[in-house]
Amino acid sequence: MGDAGGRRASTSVHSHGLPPLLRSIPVIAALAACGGDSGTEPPGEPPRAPAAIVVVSGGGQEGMAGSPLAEPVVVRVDDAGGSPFAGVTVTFSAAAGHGSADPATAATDAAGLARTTWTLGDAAGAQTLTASVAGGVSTDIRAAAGELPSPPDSAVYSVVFNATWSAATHPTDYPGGAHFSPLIGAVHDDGVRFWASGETATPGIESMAETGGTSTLRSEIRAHLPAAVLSVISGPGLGTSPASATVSRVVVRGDYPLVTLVTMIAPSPDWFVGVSALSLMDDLGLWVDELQVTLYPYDSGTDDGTTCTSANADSSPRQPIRSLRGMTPFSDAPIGTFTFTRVGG
Ligand SMILES: [Ca+2]
Repeated sequence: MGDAGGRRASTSVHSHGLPPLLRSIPVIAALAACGGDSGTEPPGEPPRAPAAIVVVSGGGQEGMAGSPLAEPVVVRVDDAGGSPFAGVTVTFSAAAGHGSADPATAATDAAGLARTTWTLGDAAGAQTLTASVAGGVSTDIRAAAGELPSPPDSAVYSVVFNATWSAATHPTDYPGGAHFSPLIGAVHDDGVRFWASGETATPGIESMAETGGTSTLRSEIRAHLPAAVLSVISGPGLGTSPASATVSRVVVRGDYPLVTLVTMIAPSPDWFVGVSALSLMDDLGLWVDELQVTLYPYDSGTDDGTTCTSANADSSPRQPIRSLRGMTPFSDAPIGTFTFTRVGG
Protein backbone atom coordinates (compact mmCIF):
# COMPACT_ATOMS: atom_id res chain seq x y z
CA MET A 1 0.00 0.00 0.00
CA GLY A 2 1.00 3.56 -0.04
CA ASP A 3 2.05 4.16 3.46
CA ALA A 4 -1.07 5.03 5.38
CA GLY A 5 0.16 8.35 6.54
CA GLY A 6 3.67 9.68 6.81
CA ARG A 7 5.31 8.51 9.94
CA ARG A 8 7.48 10.49 12.28
CA ALA A 9 9.81 9.37 14.99
CA SER A 10 8.87 10.24 18.49
CA THR A 11 11.77 8.17 19.68
CA SER A 12 14.53 6.72 17.62
CA VAL A 13 13.49 3.13 18.13
CA HIS A 14 11.77 2.31 14.90
CA SER A 15 11.80 2.44 11.17
CA HIS A 16 9.13 4.67 9.74
CA GLY A 17 9.27 4.19 6.07
CA LEU A 18 7.09 1.35 4.95
CA PRO A 19 7.51 -1.48 7.43
CA PRO A 20 9.78 -4.25 6.21
CA LEU A 21 6.92 -6.61 5.42
CA LEU A 22 5.35 -4.08 3.10
CA ARG A 23 8.33 -3.13 1.05
CA SER A 24 7.64 -5.56 -1.76
CA ILE A 25 3.98 -4.64 -2.19
CA PRO A 26 3.37 -2.71 -5.38
CA VAL A 27 1.82 0.65 -4.89
CA ILE A 28 -0.59 2.21 -7.30
CA ALA A 29 0.07 5.92 -7.69
CA ALA A 30 -3.38 6.81 -6.52
CA LEU A 31 -3.24 10.52 -7.14
CA ALA A 32 -2.09 10.17 -10.69
CA ALA A 33 -3.48 6.86 -11.84
CA CYS A 34 -6.89 6.43 -10.36
CA GLY A 35 -9.95 7.70 -12.07
CA GLY A 36 -12.12 7.37 -9.00
CA ASP A 37 -14.99 9.83 -8.93
CA SER A 38 -14.01 10.83 -12.45
CA GLY A 39 -15.34 14.14 -13.54
CA THR A 40 -16.01 15.20 -10.00
CA GLU A 41 -12.55 16.22 -8.85
CA PRO A 42 -11.29 19.75 -9.16
CA PRO A 43 -8.77 20.42 -11.91
CA GLY A 44 -5.08 20.17 -11.20
CA GLU A 45 -3.11 17.99 -8.84
CA PRO A 46 -1.90 18.76 -5.35
CA PRO A 47 1.70 19.91 -5.09
CA ARG A 48 4.05 16.96 -5.21
CA ALA A 49 6.24 16.55 -2.15
CA PRO A 50 8.28 13.82 -0.48
CA ALA A 51 5.88 11.89 1.74
CA ALA A 52 7.84 8.84 2.88
CA ILE A 53 11.35 7.42 3.03
CA VAL A 54 11.48 3.67 2.55
CA VAL A 55 14.46 1.58 3.64
CA VAL A 56 15.17 -0.47 0.53
CA SER A 57 18.20 -2.38 1.83
CA GLY A 58 20.88 -2.27 4.48
CA GLY A 59 18.52 -1.97 7.44
CA GLY A 60 18.76 -4.34 10.38
CA GLN A 61 22.41 -5.28 9.81
CA GLU A 62 24.69 -6.67 12.47
CA GLY A 63 28.23 -5.38 12.53
CA MET A 64 31.25 -4.62 14.70
CA ALA A 65 31.27 -1.54 16.91
CA GLY A 66 33.40 1.19 15.33
CA SER A 67 33.45 -0.45 11.91
CA PRO A 68 31.61 0.14 8.63
CA LEU A 69 28.64 -2.12 7.99
CA ALA A 70 29.13 -4.69 5.24
CA GLU A 71 26.22 -3.46 3.11
CA PRO A 72 25.39 0.11 2.13
CA VAL A 73 22.19 1.65 3.45
CA VAL A 74 19.82 2.34 0.54
CA VAL A 75 16.62 4.36 0.94
CA ARG A 76 13.95 5.46 -1.51
CA VAL A 77 12.00 8.72 -1.31
CA ASP A 78 8.33 8.44 -2.36
CA ASP A 79 5.58 10.96 -2.91
CA ALA A 80 2.13 10.61 -1.34
CA GLY A 81 1.03 8.29 -4.14
CA GLY A 82 3.98 5.95 -3.65
CA SER A 83 5.90 7.08 -6.72
CA PRO A 84 9.71 7.51 -6.43
CA PHE A 85 10.95 11.06 -6.06
CA ALA A 86 14.16 11.91 -7.94
CA GLY A 87 16.60 14.72 -7.18
CA VAL A 88 15.84 15.07 -3.48
CA THR A 89 18.72 15.56 -1.05
CA VAL A 90 18.70 12.95 1.71
CA THR A 91 20.62 13.68 4.90
CA PHE A 92 21.96 10.70 6.85
CA SER A 93 22.72 11.45 10.50
CA ALA A 94 23.68 8.97 13.18
CA ALA A 95 22.35 9.33 16.70
CA ALA A 96 24.85 10.50 19.33
CA GLY A 97 27.52 7.83 19.75
CA HIS A 98 26.14 5.80 16.87
CA GLY A 99 28.92 6.52 14.40
CA SER A 100 28.70 8.36 11.08
CA ALA A 101 27.56 8.06 7.48
CA ASP A 102 29.68 8.64 4.39
CA PRO A 103 28.41 10.44 2.42
CA ALA A 104 26.33 12.36 4.95
CA THR A 105 24.08 13.72 2.20
CA ALA A 106 23.11 12.20 -1.14
CA ALA A 107 20.64 13.15 -3.87
CA THR A 108 18.09 10.57 -4.98
CA ASP A 109 18.63 9.12 -8.46
CA ALA A 110 16.01 8.60 -11.17
CA ALA A 111 14.62 5.64 -9.21
CA GLY A 112 14.31 7.78 -6.07
CA LEU A 113 17.24 5.97 -4.42
CA ALA A 114 19.99 7.38 -2.21
CA ARG A 115 22.71 5.41 -0.47
CA THR A 116 25.41 5.75 2.11
CA THR A 117 27.87 3.68 4.12
CA TRP A 118 27.31 3.63 7.87
CA THR A 119 30.26 3.22 10.22
CA LEU A 120 28.90 2.18 13.61
CA GLY A 121 29.79 3.96 16.84
CA ASP A 122 31.82 2.35 19.58
CA ALA A 123 28.93 1.37 21.85
CA ALA A 124 27.61 -2.19 21.81
CA GLY A 125 23.92 -2.74 21.14
CA ALA A 126 21.28 -1.24 18.87
CA GLN A 127 22.26 1.91 16.97
CA THR A 128 20.25 4.33 14.88
CA LEU A 129 20.87 6.26 11.68
CA THR A 130 18.21 8.74 10.54
CA ALA A 131 17.57 9.50 6.87
CA SER A 132 15.67 12.74 6.36
CA VAL A 133 14.62 15.19 3.65
CA ALA A 134 13.52 18.79 3.90
CA GLY A 135 9.94 19.15 5.05
CA GLY A 136 10.13 16.88 8.06
CA VAL A 137 9.94 13.43 6.48
CA SER A 138 12.40 11.00 8.02
CA THR A 139 13.08 7.32 8.56
CA ASP A 140 15.24 5.53 11.08
CA ILE A 141 17.58 2.71 10.07
CA ARG A 142 18.69 0.33 12.79
CA ALA A 143 21.80 -1.77 13.18
CA ALA A 144 23.24 -3.94 15.91
CA ALA A 145 26.82 -3.59 17.12
CA GLY A 146 27.59 -7.06 18.38
CA GLU A 147 24.91 -9.44 19.55
CA LEU A 148 21.56 -8.18 20.82
CA PRO A 149 19.61 -9.77 23.64
CA SER A 150 16.41 -11.44 22.45
CA PRO A 151 13.35 -9.19 22.71
CA PRO A 152 10.28 -10.44 24.56
CA ASP A 153 7.88 -12.42 22.38
CA SER A 154 4.97 -10.09 22.99
CA ALA A 155 4.44 -6.42 23.71
CA VAL A 156 1.51 -4.31 24.90
CA TYR A 157 0.70 -0.95 23.34
CA SER A 158 -1.71 1.87 23.95
CA VAL A 159 -3.01 3.69 20.90
CA VAL A 160 -4.08 7.32 21.02
CA PHE A 161 -6.17 8.66 18.14
CA ASN A 162 -5.71 12.42 18.15
CA ALA A 163 -7.97 14.03 15.53
CA THR A 164 -6.97 17.49 14.36
CA TRP A 165 -9.52 17.73 11.50
CA SER A 166 -11.15 21.15 11.87
CA ALA A 167 -12.37 24.18 9.98
CA ALA A 168 -8.93 25.67 10.59
CA THR A 169 -6.96 22.77 9.09
CA HIS A 170 -9.49 21.95 6.33
CA PRO A 171 -11.46 25.12 5.63
CA THR A 172 -13.19 23.91 2.44
CA ASP A 173 -16.66 22.49 3.13
CA TYR A 174 -15.81 21.53 6.72
CA PRO A 175 -19.09 19.94 7.82
CA GLY A 176 -21.23 20.53 10.85
CA GLY A 177 -21.28 17.60 13.24
CA ALA A 178 -17.79 16.40 12.34
CA HIS A 179 -16.97 13.15 14.10
CA PHE A 180 -15.25 9.78 13.70
CA SER A 181 -16.79 6.30 13.84
CA PRO A 182 -15.68 3.65 16.34
CA LEU A 183 -12.14 2.40 15.77
CA ILE A 184 -11.98 -1.10 14.30
CA GLY A 185 -8.98 -3.18 13.32
CA ALA A 186 -6.83 -6.20 13.90
CA VAL A 187 -3.52 -7.51 15.17
CA HIS A 188 -2.31 -9.81 12.41
CA ASP A 189 0.54 -11.36 10.46
CA ASP A 190 1.81 -10.86 6.92
CA GLY A 191 -0.66 -13.36 5.50
CA VAL A 192 -3.58 -10.98 5.26
CA ARG A 193 -4.41 -7.40 4.29
CA PHE A 194 -7.74 -5.70 5.02
CA TRP A 195 -7.16 -2.65 2.85
CA ALA A 196 -4.44 -1.00 0.78
CA SER A 197 -4.13 2.10 -1.36
CA GLY A 198 -4.67 1.09 -4.98
CA GLU A 199 -6.79 -1.94 -4.08
CA THR A 200 -10.57 -2.29 -4.23
CA ALA A 201 -12.33 -1.93 -0.89
CA THR A 202 -13.88 -4.98 0.73
CA PRO A 203 -17.54 -4.78 1.80
CA GLY A 204 -16.28 -4.29 5.35
CA ILE A 205 -14.15 -1.30 4.41
CA GLU A 206 -17.03 0.08 2.32
CA SER A 207 -19.45 -0.18 5.23
CA MET A 208 -16.97 1.37 7.67
CA ALA A 209 -16.11 4.26 5.31
CA GLU A 210 -19.71 5.02 4.30
CA THR A 211 -21.67 4.45 7.49
CA GLY A 212 -19.13 3.95 10.27
CA GLY A 213 -20.53 0.46 10.81
CA THR A 214 -18.03 -2.07 12.10
CA SER A 215 -19.89 -5.39 11.93
CA THR A 216 -18.99 -6.35 8.35
CA LEU A 217 -15.31 -5.51 8.75
CA ARG A 218 -15.30 -7.29 12.11
CA SER A 219 -16.63 -10.42 10.35
CA GLU A 220 -13.94 -10.14 7.67
CA ILE A 221 -11.29 -9.91 10.38
CA ARG A 222 -12.75 -12.73 12.46
CA ALA A 223 -12.74 -14.98 9.41
CA HIS A 224 -8.93 -14.99 9.67
CA LEU A 225 -8.85 -16.03 13.34
CA PRO A 226 -6.64 -17.69 14.46
CA ALA A 227 -4.44 -18.35 11.43
CA ALA A 228 -3.54 -14.83 10.30
CA VAL A 229 -5.28 -12.74 12.96
CA LEU A 230 -4.35 -12.69 16.63
CA SER A 231 -7.14 -10.39 17.78
CA VAL A 232 -9.76 -7.82 16.79
CA ILE A 233 -9.12 -4.24 17.93
CA SER A 234 -12.20 -2.27 18.98
CA GLY A 235 -12.08 1.29 20.18
CA PRO A 236 -14.18 4.36 20.76
CA GLY A 237 -15.20 6.83 18.12
CA LEU A 238 -15.01 10.59 18.50
CA GLY A 239 -18.23 12.53 18.91
CA THR A 240 -16.57 15.65 17.59
CA SER A 241 -13.34 16.85 15.99
CA PRO A 242 -10.82 17.96 17.10
CA ALA A 243 -10.77 15.40 19.93
CA SER A 244 -8.87 12.34 21.02
CA ALA A 245 -9.54 8.80 22.17
CA THR A 246 -7.43 5.96 23.49
CA VAL A 247 -7.35 2.22 22.96
CA SER A 248 -5.62 1.28 26.16
CA ARG A 249 -4.39 -2.22 25.41
CA VAL A 250 -3.30 -3.79 22.14
CA VAL A 251 -1.20 -6.95 22.48
CA VAL A 252 1.13 -7.87 19.61
CA ARG A 253 3.33 -10.93 19.28
CA GLY A 254 6.48 -11.80 17.41
CA ASP A 255 4.46 -13.86 14.94
CA TYR A 256 1.67 -11.24 14.78
CA PRO A 257 3.52 -7.89 14.76
CA LEU A 258 1.19 -5.96 12.42
CA VAL A 259 -1.69 -3.61 13.22
CA THR A 260 -4.56 -2.49 10.99
CA LEU A 261 -6.84 0.21 12.38
CA VAL A 262 -9.43 2.44 10.67
CA THR A 263 -12.20 4.96 11.36
CA MET A 264 -14.67 6.82 9.14
CA ILE A 265 -14.32 10.54 8.55
CA ALA A 266 -17.89 11.57 9.29
CA PRO A 267 -20.02 12.82 7.80
CA SER A 268 -18.58 11.86 4.40
CA PRO A 269 -19.49 9.81 1.31
CA ASP A 270 -16.86 7.08 1.82
CA TRP A 271 -13.81 8.66 3.41
CA PHE A 272 -11.69 7.28 6.21
CA VAL A 273 -8.30 7.33 7.89
CA GLY A 274 -6.21 4.52 9.23
CA VAL A 275 -3.21 2.27 8.96
CA SER A 276 -2.84 -1.06 7.19
CA ALA A 277 -0.38 -3.73 8.30
CA LEU A 278 1.71 -1.32 10.31
CA SER A 279 4.60 -3.18 11.97
CA LEU A 280 5.39 -2.42 15.59
CA MET A 281 8.74 -4.17 15.16
CA ASP A 282 11.76 -2.33 13.86
CA ASP A 283 14.14 -3.79 11.33
CA LEU A 284 16.21 -5.45 14.06
CA GLY A 285 13.12 -7.32 15.25
CA LEU A 286 12.86 -5.14 18.38
CA TRP A 287 9.55 -3.71 19.58
CA VAL A 288 9.38 0.03 19.00
CA ASP A 289 8.96 2.20 22.11
CA GLU A 290 6.74 4.72 20.38
CA LEU A 291 5.48 5.21 16.85
CA GLN A 292 3.44 8.17 15.67
CA VAL A 293 1.62 7.83 12.35
CA THR A 294 0.37 10.97 10.64
CA LEU A 295 -3.06 10.31 9.15
CA TYR A 296 -4.27 11.64 5.80
CA PRO A 297 -7.70 11.03 4.27
CA TYR A 298 -8.49 8.08 2.01
CA ASP A 299 -11.38 7.56 -0.39
CA SER A 300 -12.66 3.98 -0.30
CA GLY A 301 -13.76 4.27 -3.94
CA THR A 302 -17.28 3.04 -3.21
CA ASP A 303 -19.32 6.26 -3.41
CA ASP A 304 -19.08 9.11 -5.89
CA GLY A 305 -19.96 11.91 -3.46
CA THR A 306 -17.60 14.87 -3.52
CA THR A 307 -18.45 16.74 -0.33
CA CYS A 308 -18.86 15.58 3.23
CA THR A 309 -22.62 15.91 3.00
CA SER A 310 -23.20 14.61 -0.56
CA ALA A 311 -26.18 12.32 -1.04
CA ASN A 312 -25.40 8.61 -1.45
CA ALA A 313 -24.11 7.80 -4.96
CA ASP A 314 -22.87 4.22 -5.11
CA SER A 315 -19.76 3.89 -7.31
CA SER A 316 -20.14 1.50 -10.22
CA PRO A 317 -17.69 0.11 -10.95
CA ARG A 318 -15.73 0.25 -7.73
CA GLN A 319 -12.70 2.53 -7.80
CA PRO A 320 -9.40 1.79 -6.07
CA ILE A 321 -8.80 3.12 -2.59
CA ARG A 322 -6.79 6.32 -2.95
CA SER A 323 -5.32 9.13 -0.93
CA LEU A 324 -7.28 12.39 -0.74
CA ARG A 325 -4.38 14.31 0.77
CA GLY A 326 -4.47 17.78 -0.74
CA MET A 327 -7.60 16.94 -2.75
CA THR A 328 -10.75 19.05 -2.36
CA PRO A 329 -12.35 19.30 0.14
CA PHE A 330 -9.24 18.27 2.05
CA SER A 331 -6.13 20.38 2.42
CA ASP A 332 -2.59 19.08 2.63
CA ALA A 333 -2.91 19.12 6.43
CA PRO A 334 -3.20 15.85 8.36
CA ILE A 335 -6.51 14.60 9.72
CA GLY A 336 -4.78 13.53 12.91
CA THR A 337 -2.36 10.99 14.33
CA PHE A 338 -2.24 7.52 15.78
CA THR A 339 0.40 7.22 18.49
CA PHE A 340 1.39 3.71 19.50
CA THR A 341 3.18 3.65 22.87
CA ARG A 342 4.65 0.51 24.33
CA VAL A 343 3.25 0.16 27.84
CA GLY A 344 4.29 -3.38 28.70
CA GLY A 345 5.43 -6.85 27.64
CA1 LIG B 1 -15.60 8.25 -3.27
